[in-house]
Amino acid sequence: MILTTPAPADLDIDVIRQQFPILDRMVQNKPLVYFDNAATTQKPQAVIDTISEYYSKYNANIHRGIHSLAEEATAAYEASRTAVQQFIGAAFPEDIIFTRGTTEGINLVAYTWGRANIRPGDEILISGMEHHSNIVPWQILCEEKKAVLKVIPVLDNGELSMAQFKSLLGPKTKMVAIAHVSNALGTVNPVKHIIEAAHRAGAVVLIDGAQSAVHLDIDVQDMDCDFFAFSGHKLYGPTGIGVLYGKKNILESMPVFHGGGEMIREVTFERTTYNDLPYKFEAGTPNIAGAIALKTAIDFLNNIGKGHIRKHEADLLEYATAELEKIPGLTIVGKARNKVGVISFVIDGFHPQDIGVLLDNQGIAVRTGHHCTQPLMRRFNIPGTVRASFAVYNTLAEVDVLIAGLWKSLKMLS
Ligand code: C6P
Repeated sequence: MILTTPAPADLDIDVIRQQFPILDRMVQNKPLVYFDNAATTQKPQAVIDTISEYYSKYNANIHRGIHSLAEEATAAYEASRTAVQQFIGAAFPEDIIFTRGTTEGINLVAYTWGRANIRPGDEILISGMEHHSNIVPWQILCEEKKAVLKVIPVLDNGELSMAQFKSLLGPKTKMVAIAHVSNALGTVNPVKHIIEAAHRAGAVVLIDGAQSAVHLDIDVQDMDCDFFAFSGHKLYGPTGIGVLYGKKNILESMPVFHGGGEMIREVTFERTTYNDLPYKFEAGTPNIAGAIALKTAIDFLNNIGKGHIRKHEADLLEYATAELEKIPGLTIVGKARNKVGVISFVIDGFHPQDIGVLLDNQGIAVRTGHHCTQPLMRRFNIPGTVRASFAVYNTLAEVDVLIAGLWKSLKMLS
């Protein structure tokens, strides 16, 4: 586990909650209890204000104009790139490509690095707990290149079989693409170990950081991953903005992705030459407000400290796990030794969706279903789970509301 920030003694959750206006609202005439943070987190006022300020004070296109507004917008956009660089410990700002989110980052790598490097018979290794975003782009690539997709199995406790990983890794493995943290199980995968072994075998490694960037301290240079993708909206930032980190020499060697404005150096009808990193991969007008507000979200996280957040969420996870296990017929799916604040569960005789609807009637937001991990659900022989996922603003009292809500729902369904 990558966790370096010391845990706090005095995290004032009330003060943190006051920064999130949505937490004051009522849902179905009940105070909102928001436990769907792995899908997307709520946004602090500072992030909302940053977006509004951009549009009300310095809305302009970036990297194009010489007028004052364009310069202000460009400076704020590039300041965000530097903030992201520091946030994940990247060596250069050019290693940071702004994308729409994790999904686009993984697709970018599959379409550009993949098409340039994968040959018939090559193998791409993923795991059995991947989100569809880290399965389908590789399947498309394998189909096109006649390459082979291999899958590291998931053990009953929700951890990866590291023994199987070692035996699946071989000279044909060209790419290993693994979730840092499972969105459906909460499992924290031993990515440093995986990356080391994959590099020894000569493979390139992409880490899907969609669920880890908000919880764990990320240092891409220490981790030594070749690519790291994450989404702003899962770390208190806006939707529609994300990041693909890549090692500079690899990004430089890759063919371009989208063609259009900004990514070119010179265009003639005969031939086009391309811009330097990172602009080479940022065609068209980007989500400027989103990128700028991502810096505000990073500032928010840094001000509290991820170690503090992690400690608080671990307390919520421990308490919720103990209380849920008191419910007859309830099974927690995913009991890895190293987990973040995500609990998936099923209850004998009840469909997850029915439970989700009854919880919503009580103002409690959880996610139900397959969580975009259908192969994982098949592995556990279940149609889906109920998933509660925690953020820094959640409280032990809200866990009590969830538990009481579950008891009530089960009574109504029986
Ligand atoms: N998981 C969830 O409820 P985007 O949609 O591009 O921001 O993130 C995709 C993605 C990729 N990998 C992992 C591990 C993820 O968890 C997600 C998004 C959400 O679990 C929405 S399906």
